[in-house]
Amino acid sequence: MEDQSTKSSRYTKAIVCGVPSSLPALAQRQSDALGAVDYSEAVRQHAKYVATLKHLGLELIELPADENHPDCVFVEDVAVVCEGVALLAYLGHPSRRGESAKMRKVFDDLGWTVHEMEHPATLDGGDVLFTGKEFLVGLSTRTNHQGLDSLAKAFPKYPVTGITVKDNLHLKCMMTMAGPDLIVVGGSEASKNAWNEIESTARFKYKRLVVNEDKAANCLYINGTVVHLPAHEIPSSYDTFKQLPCEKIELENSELFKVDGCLTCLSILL
Ligand code: CIR
Repeated sequence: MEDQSTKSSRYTKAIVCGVPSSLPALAQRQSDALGAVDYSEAVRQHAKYVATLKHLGLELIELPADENHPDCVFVEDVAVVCEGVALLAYLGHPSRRGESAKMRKVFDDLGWTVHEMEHPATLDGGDVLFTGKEFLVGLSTRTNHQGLDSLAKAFPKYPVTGITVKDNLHLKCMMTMAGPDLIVVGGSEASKNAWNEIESTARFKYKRLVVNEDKAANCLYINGTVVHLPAHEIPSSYDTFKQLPCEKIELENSELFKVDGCLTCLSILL
C-alpha cells in the first residue's frame, strides 16, 4: 500500500482473484445468519468490482479462481504490501494457507522483495490497516503477536501498533481509510473500543468518520475516490458518506459479505 497522503504516490495496479464455485458451500464463515451465497450473483458483483478498479485506472493482475481454496477471492488476507516489499501471510485459518504459493509468484514476477512468515506467527491482511504513516494491526482470532512482529520486521521504516479485535473477524471489518488521515469507523461497541485504543496507542493522530453499521466502515480509498456500499446494503450509514468532499462510487457486495468478505478483502492495491 502506498502513502495516500501524498499526491505523488498513487495506486497503479491491483491483484484480484476469481470466485470459485466451491465458495458457497465451503468458504469459512462466522455464522450462517445471512443465508446461502447466490453464486451467480456473487460472480456478477465481483465482475463489477473488477470493472470499477479498471475504471479507476488500475492495471489488473487477475488470478484464476482456485476451486481447492474456496476463500481464494479474498486476496487481501494473503499479502501485505508497501513500497516494493510484500509480506506473504501465514494465514490464520489452516484451510487458507495454501493460498500463499501463487501469490509468491505474482510478487516474484513483479520483481518485489518478498518476506515469508513462519508458524507460530499468523496474520491475515484484513487485520492490517496502513494509514500512510504507520501500521495498525488487529490482534484477532486470525492474527497473533508473532504475526505482528513479522510485519514489523518486514517494514522496519514504519511504526507498528497492535489493536485488540473483538466480535469481528478482522480490524478492517470495523474501520478503513477514507482519505488522508481519515479513518471511517463503525458504530458498534467493538469498533468504538478499537478506535479508543488507536487514539491512545497509535503514533499519529487521525480524523474519524463514524458510520452506524460496521459493514459500512469497510470502504476502498483509491487515488482520491471512495468506493462504498450502496444505500440498500447500509441504509443507516449511507448518508454519512455524503459528507466526504471527494468522488464516490457505490458497489454491491451482499453475496460475499455472507461469508465475511468486505470490499477491501477482494483486492491487493499496489
Ligand atoms: C475467511 O473467513 O477467511 C473468509 N471467509 C473471509 C475473509 C475476509 N477477508 C477480509 O476481511 N480481509
